[in-house]
Amino acid sequence: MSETGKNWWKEGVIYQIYPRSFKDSNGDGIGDIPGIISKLDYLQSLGIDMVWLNPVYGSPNDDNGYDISNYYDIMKEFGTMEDFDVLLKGLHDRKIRLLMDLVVNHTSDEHPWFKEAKQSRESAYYDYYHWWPAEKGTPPFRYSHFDASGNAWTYNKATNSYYLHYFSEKMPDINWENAATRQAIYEIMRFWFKKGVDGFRMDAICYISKDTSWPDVRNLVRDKYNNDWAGYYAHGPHLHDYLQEMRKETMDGFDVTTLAEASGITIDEALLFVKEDRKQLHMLYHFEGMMLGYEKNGYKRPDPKGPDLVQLKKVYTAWDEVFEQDGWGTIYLGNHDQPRMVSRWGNDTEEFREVSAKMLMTFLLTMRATPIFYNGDEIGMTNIRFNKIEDYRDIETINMYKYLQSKKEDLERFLKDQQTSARDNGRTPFQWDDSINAGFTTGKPWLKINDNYTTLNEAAASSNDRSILQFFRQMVLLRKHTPALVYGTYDLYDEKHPQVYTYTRTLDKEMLLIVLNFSKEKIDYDIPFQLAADIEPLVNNMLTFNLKTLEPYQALIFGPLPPSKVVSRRAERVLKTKKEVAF
Ligand code: TEU
Ligand code: CA
Repeated sequence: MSETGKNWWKEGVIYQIYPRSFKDSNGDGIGDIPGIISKLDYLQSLGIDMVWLNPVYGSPNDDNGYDISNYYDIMKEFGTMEDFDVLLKGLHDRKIRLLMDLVVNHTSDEHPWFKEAKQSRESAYYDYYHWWPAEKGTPPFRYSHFDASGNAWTYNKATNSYYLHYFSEKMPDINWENAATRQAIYEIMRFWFKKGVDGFRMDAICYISKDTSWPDVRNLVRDKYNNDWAGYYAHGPHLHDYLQEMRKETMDGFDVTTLAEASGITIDEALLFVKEDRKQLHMLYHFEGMMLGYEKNGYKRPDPKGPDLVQLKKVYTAWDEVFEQDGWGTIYLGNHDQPRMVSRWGNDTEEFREVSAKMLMTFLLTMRATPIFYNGDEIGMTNIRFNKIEDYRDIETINMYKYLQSKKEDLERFLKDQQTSARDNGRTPFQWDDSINAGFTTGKPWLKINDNYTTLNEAAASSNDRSILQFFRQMVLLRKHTPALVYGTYDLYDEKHPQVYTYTRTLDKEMLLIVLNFSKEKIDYDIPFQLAADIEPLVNNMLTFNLKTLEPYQALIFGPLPPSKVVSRRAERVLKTKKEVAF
């Protein structure tokens, strides 16, 4: 590790709560803050250190809270500011820190700024957004992520101009060029810091700076960014100036952290955001892992073969090397924008769900990066796999469906692909118990609940010593008590092995060896260290153990290696695979 110091946000585990789907307290079918408050002891029992809460601010919910109409208030469906204060205190009393979601690439079109801005070009708020005056003709094309026509410019009659929205037309992009707008955003941030929140996860933060000469960039996007608009959007001219200014104006004097959603950036740019002496952000999460197993262009279209492990090892190893120099990484395998972790990276069949979920947890909790778990992953919740468009609530799926419909594309194929990749797979209500509606609500849930709740639920998991949930709790504890798992150097072995992911974590004179079978095959595997014949693994996600054979999805941790046997990292690299080290 570079000299960057130890920090609570490096050592902790993040648990993401999607409030709409976590726990409903009043029977309206929508999860809420009192619902989360009722589960505070459960959160504490997980051993997690930070909660990242998806947006809870005032919002008309075009994109489930990512379209904010009031940054200083709580969404009506979610409760009140008093509820929020109780939640914050309840978390802090349990030594859990709270990261809020900061969404400042765009507001809702129902935010007072935009309501004013769209009245007239003379409005004081007109310059809070990006406009293209209609007298200059049609604006140069920009792609919109959630627009049914794919066009990020929408015409507004009163001002005779088009406004920009990288996401839905109800989410106009904020003009960061305007210093007054930036100050208004910093004020929002200071408000929440003063309240005592411990940081922000920053939504689409790499998109905030735009080239306001509005060149025609279609060729550029095609040639340089592989037709992926996110790449272009994440490269605005003043991005890093703004982030530096933001840090200075809002975070000085507060012991807080930030987690950037870094869509569109490449690995060689990561340190521009999080190198410590650049004083911008603290952590980011990248999308390179998340794109594995999907086709590059178009909507997220899964490759039936699934992600390739050799590729996956390459990606996570490369990112580890970056943060070995400076900054700090995070690691995740699912969130509210992704399908369920076990369905995508493991195997959610009856036979392998438990074991593969435990294997994935072992991976996340033994890498050198702050692990982020998404609510429900700790009990191994799975994709719901809707088969008709009417079941979906997500604007991304619904508008992509309309878009493809207008282009006369294959909708059957799209619906089939969405069973693998749709965001709603990860957003179905939390399965608390086997009572009606999984104990999530007494009313009608806003999104269908997965039928498997009768057996797959928190209550069942809590009363079973060998459940995914109990494994999760034990692994979180292990990470907490094993500095080598947090700060230790990471070294990959057998990088070309198509099914097994093997690595060590070494700190001072302590080394742990992690062996993960990512496949549903039983594998004869020669562990690249000489292990004593009677060795017992420190962690095993199943009851059986055999030195020469890995069971499907088996996860093993050996160690720590006694100090006298340790070899230096450099020496290990030279040894490469074998076998002078004995545990
Ligand atoms: O996502 C921003 C982003 O980069 C999206 O393109 C994301 O990759 C996509 O939704 C995945 O399918 C953030 C939020 O995480 C997302 O939930 C919001 O919908 C979006 O911003 C707009 O605020
Ligand atoms: Ca409710």
